[in-house]
Amino acid sequence: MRSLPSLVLVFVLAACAQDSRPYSSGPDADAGRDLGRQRDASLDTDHDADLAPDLRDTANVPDTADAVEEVPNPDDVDQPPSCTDEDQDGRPGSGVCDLDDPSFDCDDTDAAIHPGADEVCDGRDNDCDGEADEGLMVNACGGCAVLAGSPGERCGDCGVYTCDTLDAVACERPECDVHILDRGARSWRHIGIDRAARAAPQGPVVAAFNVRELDIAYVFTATTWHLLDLDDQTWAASGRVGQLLPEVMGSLQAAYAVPSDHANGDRMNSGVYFLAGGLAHVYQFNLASRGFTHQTAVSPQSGWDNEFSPQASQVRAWWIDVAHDQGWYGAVPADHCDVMEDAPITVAITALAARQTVHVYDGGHCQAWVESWPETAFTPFAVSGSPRPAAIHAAFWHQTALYVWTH
Ligand SMILES: [Ca+2]
Ligand SMILES: [Ca+2]
Ligand SMILES: [Ca+2]
Ligand SMILES: [Ca+2]
Repeated sequence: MRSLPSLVLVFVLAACAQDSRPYSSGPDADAGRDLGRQRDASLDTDHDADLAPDLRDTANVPDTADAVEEVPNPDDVDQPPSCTDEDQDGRPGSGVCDLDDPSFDCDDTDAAIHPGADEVCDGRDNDCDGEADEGLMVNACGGCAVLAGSPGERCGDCGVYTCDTLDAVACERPECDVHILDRGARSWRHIGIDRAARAAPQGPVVAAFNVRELDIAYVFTATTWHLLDLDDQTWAASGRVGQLLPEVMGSLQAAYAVPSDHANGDRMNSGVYFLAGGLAHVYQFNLASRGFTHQTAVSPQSGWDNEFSPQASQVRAWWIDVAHDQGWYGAVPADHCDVMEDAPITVAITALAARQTVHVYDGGHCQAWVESWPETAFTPFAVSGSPRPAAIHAAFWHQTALYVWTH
């Protein structure tokens, strides 16, 4: 009877004979049967199908896990490096490359980028030296052109520069919601009135009117009113629309105030006109007590039915200019009613309607709408820095300036 060690030896010899058969691709799972080499099942594979039971079966991949000295494959010898030139610019840069080779192509998909190429200002590393636009970049947006401003720098009255593209900055005015066009000015001013103040509006402004005699304005959101001191541009008081003007609560579209010397003879009250829900509401505003008295609500009819009139339900902002010192209107009252041929408009009401149109009402002679244009053709909105007309939702003309709110 054979001894146990002899049986083991026979088994091992049989296994060795088995392992000398041609290898197929795939992992060599015969751990311990590799002709005297150590267990290396994870690496000892015959991927290159060269039938050699070596430990470095995949060209160019060092077999570091084996403790025994490596026997090179026949096809490992003189194997060409697998670093290729995909973009055909003469510099290899794809596959297994020597990254320290000075000719290494750092972008092998773009033939314009390689060692020795000219660095140009494009935010990329054209010459493969590891730096983009070195020696060319001059602005804080990451571009090469000299800019008018730097990001974070203030611009206009309440704006701040932000990067638009690498070589452009945009003046954004996140704090600006009041836009002012002074008489004769060549550009609009933009101001932000402290939104953190306790009496400041917290939502979009939907209507506003000024009281010329008191140098104040009432500014409305959909649910709140806010008293603005126009002298120092601070918020002075606020409250709920429903408490002050219950008749227009919930449907406020636009408002304007007629100064006391035009509204009546006593000069104690001014007249305030609201459009709310397509109705015209008339209030008396007492200059001394600052109290509102609702007088009437009517559906606009007279003078609202010609080719120049807006639909009352579509008006979203309007203002009155009792001095007509804007001089922006070309309408001649004599063309619209029975007055002297050269009579000018003396009281002008300007309305912006929902369909991006501007309408002018002659409140002095004709009591009718006498002109209308597309908003973009209206002179104030062609002045530099104009807010987008379609974004305007409240306006008033105070002293010598047009104020508008946008959202
Ligand atoms: Ca290349
Ligand atoms: Ca290249
Ligand atoms: Ca570079
Ligand atoms: Ca570059």
